[in-house]
Amino acid sequence: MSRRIPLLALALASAIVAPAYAEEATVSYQGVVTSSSGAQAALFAAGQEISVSYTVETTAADTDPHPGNGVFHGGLVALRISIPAVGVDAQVGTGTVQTFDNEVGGNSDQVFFAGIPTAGSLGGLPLTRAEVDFLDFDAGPGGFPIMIDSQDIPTHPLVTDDSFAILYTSAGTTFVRFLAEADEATPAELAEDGRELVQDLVDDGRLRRGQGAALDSKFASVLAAIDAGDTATACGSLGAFHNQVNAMQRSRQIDAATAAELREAADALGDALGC
Ligand SMILES: [Ca+2]
Ligand SMILES: [Ca+2]
Repeated sequence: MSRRIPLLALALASAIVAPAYAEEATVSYQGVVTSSSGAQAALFAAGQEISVSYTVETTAADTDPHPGNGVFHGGLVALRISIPAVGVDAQVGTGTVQTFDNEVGGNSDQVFFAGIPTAGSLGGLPLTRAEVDFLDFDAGPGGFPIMIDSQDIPTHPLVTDDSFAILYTSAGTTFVRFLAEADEATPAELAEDGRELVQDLVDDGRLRRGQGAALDSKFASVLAAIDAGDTATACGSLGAFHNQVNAMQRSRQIDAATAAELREAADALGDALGC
């Protein structure tokens, strides 16, 4: 009897945090503070460690009609900014993602993640708002910045040398410039991401349950091989996954977009494994 109650509680909890059609992605960064300005800038010093992690909900609606800009309320489902040397540990729940692709004079890519923290303080004052901005003003091959290539909520790590944490308290606004790199996902994490993608596609009705189970079992085999330190077997299972996706697409059980998403997840895992 005692076993069933936690299972039910878990099912209810996951139904609340992961509604059907949810497609979440998390990206984490580690870096250092490079400079600061604004109300409480004196608390910060170059070289302080900073970590930033956000989770986005990619199915959030764009409320900005402009084709190069996006405003996604509820597009942010979690944001955490930690600067241990200053005691900053800002935690935002639901918030907004804003994007600008080749905008602001046609020469910048910008992505903002912002919301009202549920926890965190700066210099003893509660944080009233926290934001992380990634900006790219460097012209890429086509003359435009390449940090993002559409107004869509980005799920890939944002690569730039221009990023800011913006912290708001009753003292005012403080800008903390930082330089960070995204944490590289391990093969095991990428295999878990693949399983989550399959589950998302089942939840969205783009894969039937049986198809989802067949594809999930391949990722599960990859994961078991990774855990056993057997890369050759992991790559073999990944090959079987590719074959199955190809067969499903050929027989029109899945559309090209779904096949492409599945291949992208498998290719990222294959690259990490060195298959
Ligand atoms: Ca738009
Ligand atoms: Ca761009």
